[in-house]
Amino acid sequence: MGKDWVTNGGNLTNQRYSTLKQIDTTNVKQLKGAWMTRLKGSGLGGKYSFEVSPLVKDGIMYVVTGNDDVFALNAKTGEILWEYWSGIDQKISTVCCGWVNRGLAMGDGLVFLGQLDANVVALDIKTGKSAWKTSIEKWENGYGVTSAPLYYDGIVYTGITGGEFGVRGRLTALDAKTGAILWRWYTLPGPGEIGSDTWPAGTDHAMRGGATIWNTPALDPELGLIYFVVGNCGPDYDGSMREGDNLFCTSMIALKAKTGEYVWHFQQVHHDIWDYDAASPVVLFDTTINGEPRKGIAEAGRTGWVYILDRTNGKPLIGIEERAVPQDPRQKTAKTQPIPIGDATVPQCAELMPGYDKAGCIFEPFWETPVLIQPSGIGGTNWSPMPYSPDTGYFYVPGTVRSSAFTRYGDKYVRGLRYVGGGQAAPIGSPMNGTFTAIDSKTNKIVWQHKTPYRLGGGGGSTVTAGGLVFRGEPDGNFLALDAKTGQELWRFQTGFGADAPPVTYEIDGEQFIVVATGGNSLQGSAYGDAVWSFSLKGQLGPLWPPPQPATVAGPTGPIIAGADAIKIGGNNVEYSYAPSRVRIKTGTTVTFTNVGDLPHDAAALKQGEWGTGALAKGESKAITFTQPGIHYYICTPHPWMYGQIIVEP
Ligand SMILES: [Cu+2]
Repeated sequence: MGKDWVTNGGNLTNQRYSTLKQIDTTNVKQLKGAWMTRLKGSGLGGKYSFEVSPLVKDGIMYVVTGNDDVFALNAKTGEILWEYWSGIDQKISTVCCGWVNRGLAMGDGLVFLGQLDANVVALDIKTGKSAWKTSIEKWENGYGVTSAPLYYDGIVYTGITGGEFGVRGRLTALDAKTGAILWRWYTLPGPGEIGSDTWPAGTDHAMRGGATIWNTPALDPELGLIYFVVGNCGPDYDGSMREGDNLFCTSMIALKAKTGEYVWHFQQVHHDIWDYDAASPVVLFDTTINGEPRKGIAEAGRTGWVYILDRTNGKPLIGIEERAVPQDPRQKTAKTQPIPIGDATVPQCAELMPGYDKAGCIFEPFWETPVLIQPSGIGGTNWSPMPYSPDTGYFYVPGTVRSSAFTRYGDKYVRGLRYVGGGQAAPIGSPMNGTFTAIDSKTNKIVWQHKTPYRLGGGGGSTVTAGGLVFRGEPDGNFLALDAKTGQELWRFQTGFGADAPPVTYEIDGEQFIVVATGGNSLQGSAYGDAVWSFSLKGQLGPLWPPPQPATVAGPTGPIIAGADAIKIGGNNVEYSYAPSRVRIKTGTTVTFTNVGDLPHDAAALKQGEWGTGALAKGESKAITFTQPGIHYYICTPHPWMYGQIIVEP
């Protein structure tokens, strides 16, 4: 793409590659802030993530925040031109992983967005006034939209979330002019449909099997196909009742773009019980293999591998082997799993830690006793996009390095409530960091790799340019430029807020700009904000003071408060937190947990079943008396990245 940036992934390929090259490896050191605009407090707070890739067209930028509010800005000056305030219900209880919106689409004089309340909305691109609004589903039933839609040729395509709530995933195509639903393609087959034989016959498990779509599709107009990936199966960690491969969970899909007719699929993980979503956007690229031109498609998985296929037929381009994996008949594990030829970008075996009986590698099964496994269920590569440069032929893969203690427990399906069948908290004291890797698209092997201090797979990402540069943010607020060939860091700038969004680049009046949304990430715990930063060679603005750094070790943080017997959940505008998170009490003390956040939370012993408050709605309290001396760690069951500690003295 050239001077504009018109889809979430830059163009229909999702390559996030720009032909702009005014800023290059020789002059990037001069880059400074051209402008920084704060978005009036929209999406500002600990429950939000700011992961948008802004769109830019004809000198105007369009940004959506974690509250689904949209702003149009003068892309040269940062001046706000119009605002759309979504007014979404602040009590939506079916938010899986923070309040987030990954971006917009545009076409036919409209800007399109999906909302957390499962509506798709069209705004007049000139005024921001609502043109139409279509309900894809009811959020009360577990559905929502967090991905950017894709616009092409009069059609708006949107995914849907809810994989943790027993939903039935689907891709929905809407008429761009009217909002009318043209067709739906269900990611879970009905009786007799393609893939229905991969579910137990005579059951309706497939109808609540999750398989949601977390990110923006790509589209090949020549082949007339639309491509996307599908997330984990539900219930996430319990495969005992859903024997079979469970299509189309954790799969790459090609459909006819006009009609939604099935063309091919490739399943990355059979019978998923690890929450190994395919959640990063697919990338289309053209290449030459053995002297022959080939049409490729690639996607970075939570497994740590990049899956590279031929997009005309869904067959591996470099090679993917079905290999035998460890078995547990109780989980009805698949006999084999697809293993790509090439390198994984994150470790795929966990180390044993004190307090655990067993550690294993990728695809290790588990039952009711916790088993440590890497990658964790959040990656590898989770939502973060993976760019491709036709100049280097490399993919730039963001990774998360983390261990999870996987356990299975029984869960009853109730519409609109969480339905996951287990958990995967990171063990107390275990390291959490990341990788940033260049993978050669011709070999699927590592060319260079950086170990990074923070997790990168969960929503950040990068963009690559013809200037030979890769731009990416860090959760500690730094924004970096790397040499796309060698990985060498050439420039670094402190934005003052968690820089957890994928950047984009554009040109106005002959001047190239790089822009990144800085507002943190609720799962990462990076510093929140509501700022959009734009950089150029003529920029004058210097860096800001560094914000607090996100955690790099799992577990509760903060001072130990002696004698505290009241713990607030979600207080002080930090939704995913306990305050105080560490207390010291005498044996026999009764501690009252009160949810003052917006979402339902609980406090549950890290050792499943020892004690727990049960789900607490906003305003609800539960008192627990601690009679056993010792150190009690606890987590929030729906949000296992929230940690607390109670030290009970004899
Ligand atoms: Cu919670």
